[in-house]
Amino acid sequence: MDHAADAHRTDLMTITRFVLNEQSKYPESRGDFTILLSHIVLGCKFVCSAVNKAGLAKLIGLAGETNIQGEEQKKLDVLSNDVFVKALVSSGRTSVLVSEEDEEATFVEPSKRGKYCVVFDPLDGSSNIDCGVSIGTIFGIYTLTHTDEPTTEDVLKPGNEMVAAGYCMYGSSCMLVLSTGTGVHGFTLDPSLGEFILTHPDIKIPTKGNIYSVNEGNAQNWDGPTTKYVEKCKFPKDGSPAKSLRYVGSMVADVHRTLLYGGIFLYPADKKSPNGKLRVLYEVFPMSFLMEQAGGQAFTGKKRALDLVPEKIHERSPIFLGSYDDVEEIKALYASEE
Ligand code: AFP
Repeated sequence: MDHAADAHRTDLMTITRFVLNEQSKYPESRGDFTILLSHIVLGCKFVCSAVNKAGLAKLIGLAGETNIQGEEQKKLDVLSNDVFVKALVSSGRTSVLVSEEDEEATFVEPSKRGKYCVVFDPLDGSSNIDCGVSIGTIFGIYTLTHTDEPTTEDVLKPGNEMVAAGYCMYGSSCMLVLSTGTGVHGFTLDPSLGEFILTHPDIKIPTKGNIYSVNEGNAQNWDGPTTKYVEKCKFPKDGSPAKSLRYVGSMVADVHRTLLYGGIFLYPADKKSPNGKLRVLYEVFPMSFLMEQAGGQAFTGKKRALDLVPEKIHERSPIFLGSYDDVEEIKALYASEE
């Protein structure tokens, strides 16, 4: 019997244990981050369970548009938002929340305030819900740097000031990928334990990949560098093999694949949407933070994505992120246009 392997299997590194270990490296830490994260984890478990039951709930819904309590069934994205907002407020560790679902920022009442600000998309890719394709939650965390009344200025900061970022993917398995600024780590939900277990320690993105990921239906409206880049992916002139195209249309799924297999994910500007589609605070920043922590890059077409300073909470930006060398190529194409 292989006792060493057995010991490994019984010594489970849960996400809470992992973050507590990290915390012990900072003697001044009072465990606030661990508490905040445990509330985010709770939200992710709830959404995972709701997403898994979505098909079933719809069938039940067919019998009547109301649930057992006689209430109208809430859409999954609205439900997910409610759960995350309540979990974050009740953590007692947050002051400002920005959600994709809410037009205005939420300011936590003084008695429940804490030192963190959380920006999040509770259920990204929600147009994929009805066909069972992977969707996810994306989040980024800032620290409040003052004791005055919190304002939206507290989250209108560059992404490089985030202290942590992550996403949870509700797919064939439920995976939470997290960075607190010391690498990227992936945890898979063990449904029988109800715990996220470290399964992908220290994820590093391959330096170059053979996949590009973009909505090519927008190609007629792209600018020169994006058009040239995608042309290069399909018809390389340097003898290298053509890249494969993979596009789910759910950012968490497309970025997760890019992180593990390498390659590039693009949501460029186009003539119809000069700022692209994706939102800076809760899509572009968290994913760029993770990419850089994994050894990749994230670029807006003009600058490093994490150096953007948003002026509005729901601001959008073009984004090119993924393997270091692949992003270098698109950067070179934009530089040659200047
Ligand atoms: P939905 O939440 O409306 O499905 O949008 C998903 C998303 O914000 C992001 O997850 C995708 O990467 C991107 O939009 C897909 O956009 P296109 O449908 O325009 O390709």
